[in-house]
Amino acid sequence: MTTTGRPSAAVRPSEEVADALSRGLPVVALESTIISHGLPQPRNLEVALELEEIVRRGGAVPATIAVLDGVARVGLDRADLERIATEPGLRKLGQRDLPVAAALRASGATTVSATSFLAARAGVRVFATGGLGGVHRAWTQDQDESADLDTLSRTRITVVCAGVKSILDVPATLQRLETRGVSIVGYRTGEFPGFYLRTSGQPLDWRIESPAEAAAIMRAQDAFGGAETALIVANPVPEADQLDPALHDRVLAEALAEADRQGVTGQAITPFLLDFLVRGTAGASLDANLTAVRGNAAIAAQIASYWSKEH
Ligand code: PSU
Ligand code: MN
Repeated sequence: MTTTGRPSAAVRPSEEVADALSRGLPVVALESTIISHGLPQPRNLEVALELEEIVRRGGAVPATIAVLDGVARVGLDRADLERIATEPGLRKLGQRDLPVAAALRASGATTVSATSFLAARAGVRVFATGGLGGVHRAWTQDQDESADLDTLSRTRITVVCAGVKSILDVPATLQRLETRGVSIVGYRTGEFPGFYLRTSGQPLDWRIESPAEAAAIMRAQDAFGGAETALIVANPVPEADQLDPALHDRVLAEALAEADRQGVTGQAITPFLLDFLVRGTAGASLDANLTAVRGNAAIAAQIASYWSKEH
Protein backbone atom coordinates (compact mmCIF):
# COMPACT_ATOMS: atom_id res chain seq x y z
CA MET A 1 0.00 0.00 0.00
CA THR A 2 1.41 3.35 -0.96
CA THR A 3 1.01 6.27 1.38
CA THR A 4 -0.08 8.65 -1.34
CA GLY A 5 -2.69 6.37 -2.91
CA ARG A 6 -4.89 6.29 0.16
CA PRO A 7 -7.79 8.74 0.25
CA SER A 8 -7.38 11.23 3.07
CA ALA A 9 -10.18 12.55 5.26
CA ALA A 10 -8.84 16.10 4.88
CA VAL A 11 -9.44 15.97 1.12
CA ARG A 12 -12.95 16.15 -0.30
CA PRO A 13 -13.56 14.77 -3.78
CA SER A 14 -16.69 15.85 -5.64
CA GLU A 15 -19.40 13.23 -6.03
CA GLU A 16 -18.47 12.67 -9.66
CA VAL A 17 -14.77 12.27 -8.89
CA ALA A 18 -15.40 9.97 -5.93
CA ASP A 19 -17.68 7.84 -8.08
CA ALA A 20 -15.15 7.64 -10.92
CA LEU A 21 -12.33 6.72 -8.54
CA SER A 22 -14.37 4.02 -6.81
CA ARG A 23 -15.21 2.49 -10.20
CA GLY A 24 -11.64 2.72 -11.46
CA LEU A 25 -12.55 5.17 -14.23
CA PRO A 26 -9.93 7.62 -15.58
CA VAL A 27 -9.59 10.92 -13.71
CA VAL A 28 -7.29 13.86 -14.58
CA ALA A 29 -6.35 16.49 -12.00
CA LEU A 30 -6.11 20.14 -13.09
CA GLU A 31 -4.51 22.95 -11.11
CA SER A 32 -6.24 26.22 -10.20
CA THR A 33 -3.33 28.68 -9.88
CA ILE A 34 -3.13 28.86 -13.64
CA ILE A 35 -6.76 30.10 -13.53
CA SER A 36 -6.41 32.59 -10.67
CA HIS A 37 -2.85 33.84 -11.12
CA GLY A 38 -1.60 32.58 -14.48
CA LEU A 39 -4.19 33.88 -16.96
CA PRO A 40 -5.99 37.20 -17.43
CA GLN A 41 -9.75 37.62 -16.84
CA PRO A 42 -12.15 36.78 -18.42
CA ARG A 43 -10.20 34.26 -20.51
CA ASN A 44 -9.27 32.37 -17.36
CA LEU A 45 -12.80 31.10 -16.68
CA GLU A 46 -13.31 30.10 -20.31
CA VAL A 47 -10.03 28.21 -20.18
CA ALA A 48 -10.92 26.47 -16.91
CA LEU A 49 -14.16 25.23 -18.45
CA GLU A 50 -12.51 24.34 -21.74
CA LEU A 51 -9.80 22.26 -20.07
CA GLU A 52 -12.44 20.25 -18.23
CA GLU A 53 -14.22 19.72 -21.56
CA ILE A 54 -11.01 18.52 -23.24
CA VAL A 55 -10.48 16.00 -20.46
CA ARG A 56 -14.06 14.78 -20.84
CA ARG A 57 -13.72 14.45 -24.60
CA GLY A 58 -10.63 12.35 -23.93
CA GLY A 59 -12.79 9.96 -21.91
CA ALA A 60 -11.72 11.00 -18.39
CA VAL A 61 -13.33 12.87 -15.50
CA PRO A 62 -11.73 16.28 -14.79
CA ALA A 63 -10.83 17.13 -11.21
CA THR A 64 -9.83 20.76 -10.83
CA ILE A 65 -8.30 21.22 -7.39
CA ALA A 66 -8.47 24.19 -4.99
CA VAL A 67 -9.04 25.00 -1.32
CA LEU A 68 -12.39 26.69 -0.71
CA ASP A 69 -13.32 27.91 2.78
CA GLY A 70 -10.71 25.65 4.28
CA VAL A 71 -11.79 22.52 2.42
CA ALA A 72 -9.36 20.88 0.00
CA ARG A 73 -11.61 20.09 -2.93
CA VAL A 74 -10.87 17.65 -5.75
CA GLY A 75 -13.38 18.33 -8.52
CA LEU A 76 -15.14 21.70 -8.70
CA ASP A 77 -18.49 22.77 -10.12
CA ARG A 78 -19.05 25.81 -12.30
CA ALA A 79 -19.76 28.17 -9.40
CA ASP A 80 -16.51 27.07 -7.73
CA LEU A 81 -14.55 27.68 -10.94
CA GLU A 82 -16.13 31.13 -11.24
CA ARG A 83 -14.96 31.89 -7.75
CA ILE A 84 -11.39 30.85 -8.56
CA ALA A 85 -11.45 32.93 -11.74
CA THR A 86 -12.87 36.12 -10.24
CA GLU A 87 -12.40 36.34 -6.46
CA PRO A 88 -10.14 39.33 -5.74
CA GLY A 89 -7.05 38.57 -3.72
CA LEU A 90 -7.46 34.79 -3.84
CA ARG A 91 -4.37 33.19 -2.37
CA LYS A 92 -1.85 31.09 -4.24
CA LEU A 93 -1.28 27.94 -2.18
CA GLY A 94 1.78 25.73 -2.34
CA GLN A 95 1.88 22.44 -0.49
CA ARG A 96 3.11 24.01 2.75
CA ASP A 97 0.14 26.38 2.81
CA LEU A 98 -2.48 23.61 2.78
CA PRO A 99 -2.66 22.84 6.53
CA VAL A 100 -2.65 26.54 7.36
CA ALA A 101 -5.43 27.33 4.88
CA ALA A 102 -7.47 24.36 6.13
CA ALA A 103 -7.13 25.33 9.77
CA LEU A 104 -7.88 29.01 9.17
CA ARG A 105 -10.77 28.26 6.76
CA ALA A 106 -9.05 30.20 4.01
CA SER A 107 -9.50 29.84 0.25
CA GLY A 108 -6.86 29.66 -2.41
CA ALA A 109 -5.82 28.30 -5.75
CA THR A 110 -3.34 25.43 -5.73
CA THR A 111 0.02 25.40 -7.51
CA VAL A 112 1.58 22.32 -9.06
CA SER A 113 3.01 21.33 -5.66
CA ALA A 114 -0.29 21.63 -3.78
CA THR A 115 -2.32 20.13 -6.64
CA SER A 116 0.02 17.13 -6.98
CA PHE A 117 -0.08 16.54 -3.26
CA LEU A 118 -3.89 16.71 -3.03
CA ALA A 119 -4.42 14.66 -6.19
CA ALA A 120 -2.22 11.89 -4.83
CA ARG A 121 -3.99 12.00 -1.47
CA ALA A 122 -7.32 11.62 -3.25
CA GLY A 123 -6.04 8.71 -5.38
CA VAL A 124 -5.78 10.62 -8.68
CA ARG A 125 -2.64 9.58 -10.55
CA VAL A 126 -2.57 11.82 -13.64
CA PHE A 127 -2.34 15.62 -13.68
CA ALA A 128 -2.24 18.12 -16.55
CA THR A 129 -0.79 21.62 -16.29
CA GLY A 130 0.99 24.24 -18.41
CA GLY A 131 4.52 24.63 -17.15
CA LEU A 132 6.04 23.52 -13.87
CA GLY A 133 7.74 25.85 -11.45
CA GLY A 134 11.49 25.41 -11.05
CA VAL A 135 14.78 27.07 -10.28
CA HIS A 136 14.62 30.83 -10.83
CA ARG A 137 17.40 32.58 -12.74
CA ALA A 138 18.49 34.59 -9.74
CA TRP A 139 18.79 31.43 -7.66
CA THR A 140 22.36 32.11 -6.61
CA GLN A 141 21.22 35.33 -4.92
CA ASP A 142 17.70 34.61 -3.70
CA GLN A 143 17.59 30.78 -3.54
CA ASP A 144 14.15 30.87 -5.20
CA GLU A 145 13.36 27.33 -6.23
CA SER A 146 9.71 26.34 -6.65
CA ALA A 147 8.30 23.88 -4.15
CA ASP A 148 6.97 22.06 -7.22
CA LEU A 149 10.30 20.27 -7.58
CA ASP A 150 10.44 19.06 -4.02
CA THR A 151 6.86 17.82 -4.06
CA LEU A 152 7.45 15.95 -7.33
CA SER A 153 10.42 14.20 -5.74
CA ARG A 154 8.16 12.60 -3.14
CA THR A 155 4.74 12.28 -4.74
CA ARG A 156 3.49 9.46 -6.97
CA ILE A 157 1.88 11.51 -9.71
CA THR A 158 2.23 11.69 -13.48
CA VAL A 159 2.29 15.31 -14.59
CA VAL A 160 1.86 16.22 -18.23
CA CYS A 161 3.38 19.65 -18.90
CA ALA A 162 5.06 21.71 -21.61
CA GLY A 163 8.28 21.83 -19.63
CA VAL A 164 8.94 24.53 -17.08
CA LYS A 165 8.16 28.18 -17.60
CA SER A 166 10.86 29.78 -19.73
CA ILE A 167 11.18 32.56 -17.16
CA LEU A 168 13.22 30.03 -15.15
CA ASP A 169 16.75 28.68 -15.34
CA VAL A 170 15.86 25.60 -17.38
CA PRO A 171 19.21 23.71 -17.23
CA ALA A 172 19.38 24.24 -13.45
CA THR A 173 15.81 23.00 -13.07
CA LEU A 174 16.56 19.85 -15.08
CA GLN A 175 19.66 19.29 -13.01
CA ARG A 176 17.66 19.53 -9.80
CA LEU A 177 15.03 17.11 -11.09
CA GLU A 178 17.79 14.64 -11.90
CA THR A 179 19.31 14.95 -8.43
CA ARG A 180 15.93 14.42 -6.79
CA GLY A 181 15.12 11.31 -8.79
CA VAL A 182 12.16 12.58 -10.78
CA SER A 183 11.68 10.59 -14.02
CA ILE A 184 11.26 12.68 -17.20
CA VAL A 185 10.28 11.55 -20.67
CA GLY A 186 9.69 13.63 -23.78
CA TYR A 187 6.36 13.00 -25.45
CA ARG A 188 7.30 12.47 -29.10
CA THR A 189 10.35 14.69 -28.61
CA GLY A 190 13.97 14.20 -27.60
CA GLU A 191 14.26 17.73 -26.21
CA PHE A 192 12.81 19.36 -23.15
CA PRO A 193 10.02 21.71 -24.28
CA GLY A 194 10.35 25.44 -23.63
CA PHE A 195 6.76 26.11 -22.49
CA TYR A 196 5.92 28.87 -25.03
CA LEU A 197 8.53 27.37 -27.35
CA ARG A 198 8.70 23.91 -28.84
CA THR A 199 12.11 23.31 -27.34
CA SER A 200 14.22 24.73 -24.55
CA GLY A 201 17.31 23.46 -26.38
CA GLN A 202 18.01 21.01 -23.56
CA PRO A 203 18.24 17.33 -24.55
CA LEU A 204 16.27 14.62 -22.74
CA ASP A 205 17.51 11.10 -22.12
CA TRP A 206 14.18 9.43 -22.89
CA ARG A 207 11.29 9.83 -25.26
CA ILE A 208 8.00 7.98 -25.55
CA GLU A 209 5.62 7.82 -28.47
CA SER A 210 2.31 6.84 -26.88
CA PRO A 211 0.06 7.14 -23.81
CA ALA A 212 0.39 3.36 -23.43
CA GLU A 213 4.13 3.76 -22.84
CA ALA A 214 3.47 6.35 -20.14
CA ALA A 215 1.08 3.96 -18.41
CA ALA A 216 3.71 1.20 -18.64
CA ILE A 217 6.27 3.46 -16.92
CA MET A 218 3.75 4.17 -14.17
CA ARG A 219 3.23 0.46 -13.66
CA ALA A 220 7.00 -0.01 -13.46
CA GLN A 221 7.27 2.78 -10.88
CA ASP A 222 4.80 0.91 -8.68
CA ALA A 223 6.49 -2.42 -9.31
CA PHE A 224 9.82 -1.06 -8.10
CA GLY A 225 8.24 0.64 -5.12
CA GLY A 226 10.57 2.66 -2.95
CA ALA A 227 10.60 6.44 -2.98
CA GLU A 228 7.36 7.90 -4.28
CA THR A 229 8.67 10.00 -7.12
CA ALA A 230 6.73 11.60 -9.95
CA LEU A 231 6.83 10.99 -13.69
CA ILE A 232 7.03 14.11 -15.86
CA VAL A 233 5.67 13.68 -19.37
CA ALA A 234 7.00 16.68 -21.28
CA ASN A 235 4.74 17.51 -24.21
CA PRO A 236 5.77 20.43 -26.47
CA VAL A 237 3.49 22.85 -28.32
CA PRO A 238 3.30 22.12 -32.05
CA GLU A 239 5.87 24.15 -33.99
CA ALA A 240 3.15 26.16 -35.76
CA ASP A 241 1.69 27.30 -32.44
CA GLN A 242 4.86 28.29 -30.63
CA LEU A 243 5.70 31.87 -29.77
CA ASP A 244 8.18 33.50 -32.15
CA PRO A 245 11.51 32.65 -30.45
CA ALA A 246 13.07 36.08 -31.15
CA LEU A 247 10.03 37.88 -29.70
CA HIS A 248 10.08 35.51 -26.73
CA ASP A 249 13.72 36.20 -25.95
CA ARG A 250 13.37 39.94 -26.30
CA VAL A 251 10.24 40.35 -24.13
CA LEU A 252 11.51 37.89 -21.54
CA ALA A 253 14.69 39.94 -21.14
CA GLU A 254 12.54 43.05 -20.61
CA ALA A 255 10.33 41.22 -18.12
CA LEU A 256 13.28 40.00 -16.06
CA ALA A 257 14.82 43.48 -16.04
CA GLU A 258 11.53 45.05 -14.95
CA ALA A 259 10.99 42.51 -12.16
CA ASP A 260 14.48 43.29 -10.95
CA ARG A 261 13.86 47.04 -11.12
CA GLN A 262 10.59 46.77 -9.17
CA GLY A 263 12.06 44.31 -6.69
CA VAL A 264 9.38 41.68 -7.32
CA THR A 265 10.23 38.46 -5.46
CA GLY A 266 8.75 35.34 -3.85
CA GLN A 267 5.31 34.10 -4.84
CA ALA A 268 4.64 37.25 -6.85
CA ILE A 269 7.44 36.78 -9.36
CA THR A 270 5.85 34.04 -11.48
CA PRO A 271 2.50 35.87 -12.02
CA PHE A 272 4.38 39.14 -12.65
CA LEU A 273 6.57 37.67 -15.40
CA LEU A 274 3.73 35.72 -17.03
CA ASP A 275 1.60 38.87 -17.14
CA PHE A 276 4.46 40.96 -18.52
CA LEU A 277 4.92 38.45 -21.31
CA VAL A 278 1.23 38.50 -22.24
CA ARG A 279 1.26 42.29 -22.56
CA GLY A 280 4.69 42.49 -24.16
CA THR A 281 3.77 40.01 -26.89
CA ALA A 282 0.28 41.48 -27.48
CA GLY A 283 -1.31 38.24 -26.34
CA ALA A 284 0.82 35.89 -28.43
CA SER A 285 2.37 34.29 -25.33
CA LEU A 286 -1.13 33.66 -24.02
CA ASP A 287 -2.08 31.83 -27.21
CA ALA A 288 1.01 29.63 -26.99
CA ASN A 289 0.40 29.04 -23.29
CA LEU A 290 -3.21 27.97 -23.94
CA THR A 291 -2.27 25.70 -26.83
CA ALA A 292 0.25 24.01 -24.56
CA VAL A 293 -2.20 23.46 -21.72
CA ARG A 294 -4.92 22.18 -24.03
CA GLY A 295 -2.53 19.66 -25.58
CA ASN A 296 -1.43 18.54 -22.13
CA ALA A 297 -5.02 18.01 -20.97
CA ALA A 298 -5.73 15.86 -24.02
CA ILE A 299 -2.62 13.67 -23.54
CA ALA A 300 -3.29 13.38 -19.81
CA ALA A 301 -6.80 12.07 -20.52
CA GLN A 302 -5.35 9.43 -22.83
CA ILE A 303 -2.73 8.39 -20.27
CA ALA A 304 -5.36 8.22 -17.52
CA SER A 305 -7.51 6.04 -19.78
CA TYR A 306 -4.69 3.55 -20.40
CA TRP A 307 -3.82 3.60 -16.74
CA SER A 308 -7.37 2.87 -15.60
CA LYS A 309 -7.68 -0.09 -18.00
CA GLU A 310 -4.83 -1.76 -16.17
CA HIS A 311 -6.49 -1.47 -12.79
N1 PSU B 1 2.38 27.51 -15.34
C1 PSU B 1 1.58 28.41 -15.98
N2 PSU B 1 0.92 29.34 -15.24
C2 PSU B 1 1.02 29.34 -13.87
C3 PSU B 1 1.82 28.38 -13.22
C4 PSU B 1 2.49 27.50 -14.00
O1 PSU B 1 1.47 28.39 -17.19
O2 PSU B 1 0.38 30.18 -13.25
C5 PSU B 1 1.87 28.32 -11.70
C6 PSU B 1 1.80 26.85 -11.29
O3 PSU B 1 0.73 26.72 -10.39
C7 PSU B 1 3.11 26.58 -10.64
C8 PSU B 1 3.40 27.90 -10.03
O4 PSU B 1 3.04 25.55 -9.70
O5 PSU B 1 3.05 28.81 -11.09
C9 PSU B 1 4.83 28.04 -9.58
O6 PSU B 1 4.92 29.15 -8.75
P1 PSU B 1 6.25 29.37 -7.86
O7 PSU B 1 7.30 29.62 -8.89
O8 PSU B 1 5.95 30.55 -6.98
O9 PSU B 1 6.48 28.07 -7.10
MN1 MN C 1 9.20 30.70 -5.73
